Amino acid sequence: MEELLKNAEKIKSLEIQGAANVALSAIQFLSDYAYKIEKDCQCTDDWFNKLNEAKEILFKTRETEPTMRNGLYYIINKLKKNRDQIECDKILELISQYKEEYKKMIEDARLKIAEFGARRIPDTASENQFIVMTHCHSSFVDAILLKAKQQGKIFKVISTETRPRHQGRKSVKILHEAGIDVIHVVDSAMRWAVNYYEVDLILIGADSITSEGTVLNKIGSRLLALVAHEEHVPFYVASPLLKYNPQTSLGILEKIEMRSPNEIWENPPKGVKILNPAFETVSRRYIDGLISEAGIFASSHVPTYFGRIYPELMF
Ligand code: RUB
Repeated sequence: MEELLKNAEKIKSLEIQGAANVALSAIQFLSDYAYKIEKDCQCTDDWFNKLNEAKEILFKTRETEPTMRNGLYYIINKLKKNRDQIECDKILELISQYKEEYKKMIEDARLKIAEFGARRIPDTASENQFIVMTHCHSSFVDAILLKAKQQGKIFKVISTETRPRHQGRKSVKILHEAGIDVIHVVDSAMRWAVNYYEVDLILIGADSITSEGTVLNKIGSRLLALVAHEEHVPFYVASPLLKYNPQTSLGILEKIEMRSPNEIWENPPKGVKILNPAFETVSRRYIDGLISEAGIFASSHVPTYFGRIYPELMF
């Protein structure tokens, strides 16, 4: 348990950041924990209770992360469903197998998203260089931009700082190392930058997608969407369908994680209230398209495609 708590802290503290990385790590941590539960109680109710307890600890690390929740449910629900047929000494192998299956779903989605998304960046640079803007750090946005670079496309990227934890610096480092020209701006310059550089395309990632096609992503995402709307710049979300929260179709609202005020100001004057929401919603009316493993379409189609491609994750 001690190791699981330490691992959970890596997610909570943002040492592990971004929805996909959080999900991949969480399923690994659950599997590592399962290997540590006493062997003699394998397959018993007690064993399953311990696994559930670990799942709850991981869920609580980041509240707005359905990709993680879907992954942990994928493993545990499959085990429960097949419980009667499982040979107890094979249960750990099964956990590893289900974990690898979920990991493959994410990685396969990444390849397709990169391919579809890169097509939105033109082959040849016109007189005015093609400019893409992004906010925060998304591994799926990275995948698209790295693919386009690999294809020899010429473009520049504007990346926002992303206060208070500066995830934009991670985007800058990854893209810069790949030889892509990057311009870094403070968050409050996002409108100015879109206008000044005549941005051609805005790409963000997602943490959660609701049944109505609303996307939740890093705080500041809706501001950027509103700027895109004002300046008539195409605004796309790069996200696997695995970010869908199926419970939102039952009326359950996705929670927005509130982080520690210390991330913003360690020693503020006494009595000053500081709020630190990690994410915000972007309504579907501001999203031109969602770039997913099933293709590019309106974000309101996500529930249909999710049910078709991942039926085992519906409830
Ligand atoms: C990260 C963030 C990312 C999404 C998508 O927030 O908002 O845009 O998680 O990431 P935080 P990915 O830094 O608080 O985790 O595309 O890698 O799944």
